[in-house]
Amino acid sequence: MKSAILALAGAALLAGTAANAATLDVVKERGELRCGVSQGVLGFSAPNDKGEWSGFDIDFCRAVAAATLGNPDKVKYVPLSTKERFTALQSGEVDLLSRQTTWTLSRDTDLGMSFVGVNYYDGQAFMVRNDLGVKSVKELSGASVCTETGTTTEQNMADYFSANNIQYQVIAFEKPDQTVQAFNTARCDVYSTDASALYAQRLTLNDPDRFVVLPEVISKEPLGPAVRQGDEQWFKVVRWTLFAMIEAEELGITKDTAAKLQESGNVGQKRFLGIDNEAGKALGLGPTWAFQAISAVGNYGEVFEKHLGKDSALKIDRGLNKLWSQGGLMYAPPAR
Ligand SMILES: N[C@@H](CCC(=O)N[C@@H](CS)C(=O)NCC(=O)O)C(=O)O
Repeated sequence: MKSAILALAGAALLAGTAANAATLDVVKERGELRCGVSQGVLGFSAPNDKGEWSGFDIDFCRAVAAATLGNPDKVKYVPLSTKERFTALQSGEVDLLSRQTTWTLSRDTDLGMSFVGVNYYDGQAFMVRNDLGVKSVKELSGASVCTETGTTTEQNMADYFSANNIQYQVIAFEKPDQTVQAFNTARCDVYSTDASALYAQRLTLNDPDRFVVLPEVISKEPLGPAVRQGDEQWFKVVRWTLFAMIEAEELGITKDTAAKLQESGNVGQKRFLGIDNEAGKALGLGPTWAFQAISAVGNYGEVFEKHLGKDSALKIDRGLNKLWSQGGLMYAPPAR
């Protein structure tokens, strides 16, 4: 009996640690979301001219903080390298990973984490100096390739180059600025990573016009936020925050119109914004959780264009990341 009680007490203690407790309760109690982001990739997560974290992945952290805490500023950003990112989530150091991370089978099953969805459909590409005169990845025989360690990038190259009988040498770094530095100083002929990150990194190179991204895309890189496995409620909160951003775009609700549409919107818009709608309760949130998220950061399309698309320095085309109704893959189940 005594040992049973002790065992129970032990279990309760364990359950009380950050890694095991209900994350939503922990976040609410702490009054702050801990969000794992990359260490500095323009457009995704990088300090802006005021020294504040800014970007596509940052706005997702802000949306979750707004939905759960009613305040997008209540976020502590934890910059993580490609190598550190999974342990930081497993150990409870962060509540959420919002960091250009590719959803793969082994990561979704083997690492104690669950991907909530895809917020950027990407693929791996290659960048070279113009003066190399290379027009295709197939011409890269004997090349040295800079990339980051612990990434899908390394795995894809091994497959692709061996299938195409291309000899190559990888030089892998832990920090994006080390990779940029190595490429800048011609320590390697090629820089390979997700196409989106290549467009971002190209702008940080000395004289970006000296570099070109080759046409081949050799992999699928569905990037998305991830949470610790085994906390269904938190998983759903984060997943539905992503869906809410996509759904808001489809419903024509923007950062600036959200408040007005709560009063003057159509039935679907009002319901989404929490009017006469108790659906947020089952998530453990208030009725206006989606309104809070959208009025803080904007809908998916706004966030994309602001940080990565036409309103940004990167000017990435939305491509596959358009809404399904516009020929893309972004699709959210009905928020009702
Ligand atoms: N999507 C790939 C690559 C992700 C990745 O981290 N790529 C580099 C490309 S620059 C990066 O974002 N580094 C930022 C950092 O290490 O802080 C993966 O999940 O393995």
